[in-house]
Amino acid sequence: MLTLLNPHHGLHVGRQEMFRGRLVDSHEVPARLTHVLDELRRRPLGEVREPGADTAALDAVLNTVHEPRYLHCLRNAWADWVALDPANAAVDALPSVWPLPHRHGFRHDREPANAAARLGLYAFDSGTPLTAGSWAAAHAGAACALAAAQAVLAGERSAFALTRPPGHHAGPGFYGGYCFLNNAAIAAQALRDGGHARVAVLDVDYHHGNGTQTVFYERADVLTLSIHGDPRTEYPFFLGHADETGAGAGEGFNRNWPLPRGTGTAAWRAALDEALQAASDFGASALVVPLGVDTFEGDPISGFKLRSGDYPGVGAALASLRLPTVFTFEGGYAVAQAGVNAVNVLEGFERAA
Ligand code: Q9C
Ligand code: ZN
Repeated sequence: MLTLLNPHHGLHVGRQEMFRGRLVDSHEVPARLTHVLDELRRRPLGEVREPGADTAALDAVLNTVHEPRYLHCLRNAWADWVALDPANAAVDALPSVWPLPHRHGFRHDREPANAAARLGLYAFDSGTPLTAGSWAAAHAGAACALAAAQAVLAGERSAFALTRPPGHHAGPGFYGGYCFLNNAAIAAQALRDGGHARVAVLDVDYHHGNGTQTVFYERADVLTLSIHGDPRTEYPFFLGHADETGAGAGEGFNRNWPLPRGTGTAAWRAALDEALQAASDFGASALVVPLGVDTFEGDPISGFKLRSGDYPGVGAALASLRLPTVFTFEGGYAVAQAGVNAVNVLEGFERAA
C-alpha cells in the first residue's frame, strides 16, 4: 500500500481545547502521526511518499467540497486573529460566540469584520484550536488525500493518506472536532471526478463523520456510511442518528450505525458487516475509509472496546469488498498505540487483498 505522507503536519500544534469550562491540553498531537509512521517503518507496507504539487487539481476539488468563503476565512484566519491584537500570537484562536441556527433570528450571510467573531460563523465547537500553521498543515493534508485518490485512479489497489489534522468533522462551510479540511470527502470527490460513478465512504472512526455526511447528504453518487458512538451521549452530539438517510436526490444514500458507549468487538463487527453489505448493494466501484483508531479500548476520549488484535480483522473485512480503496488517517488518541492499531488495519487489508 502506497502511503502519502503530509510533510507539514507538524505545523499544526494545537495547545489547548475548551472542555467543560476548562482549557485542557489538546488531544490531537503530532506524535499521533509519527507513531504511525514509525510503525510503518517497522512493518513496511510499501512506498512512503510526499505528494507533489498539483495546485490546479487541488484548488478544484477543495472548491467542490468546501465553500469559497469558508476556504478564504480559513486561509486568512491566523493573520486576521493576530491583526486583531498582537498578543493573540501567543495563544491559539478559539471562537467564543456563535450565531445559532436561522430560526433564532441570527444572520449567517454577513461575516463579522472582527476576526474572533468570524470564527464563530465557521467553527461548530471551541475544542479545535487554530494556530499559525493550521492552514498550511491542513492544506498539505488535502494534497495527500488528493494524491492518494490519484494513485488509486492510476491503478494502485489502495493508498493511505497519512496526515493530520484529521478531516471527517469538517463540512462544506465549517470546522470542528480537530478537523479543518475534509480529507475523506476530498478523496471521494477526486475518485468521482476521475471516473468512478459510485463511491462509498465507510467511516470507522469512533465519532460520527458529520462533515462527510453533510458534504454528500443530497447526492446519490457518494454513499456515506458511519459507525460511531451514539450522538445522544457522544461527540459531535447533534448529528449521527440512525434516521438520517439522506435528502432530496440523496435520499437513501446515507446510513448511520450509532452504538452505545461500551460497545465491544462483536457488536461493532456486526455493524461493520451491515455497512459493507450496504456498500456492496450500492454498487460502489471505489471505497474511502476515514480510518480513526479511537475505537480502541484504551482511547482516552472514546468509549468502544476494540483491542489491538482486532484491527487486522477490520482491515481484512474492508478488503473483502475488493475495491480500490483510499484510507485517510482520522482520530485515535491513545497516542502510543495509534501506530500499531492503524498499521494493523492496513496490514490486515493488505494481507487479505
Ligand atoms: N476532551 C476526531 O476523532 N471532543 N475528532 C473531545 C475531549 C472532540 C474527535 C473532548 C472530539 C473530536 C477526528
Ligand atoms: Zn474520532
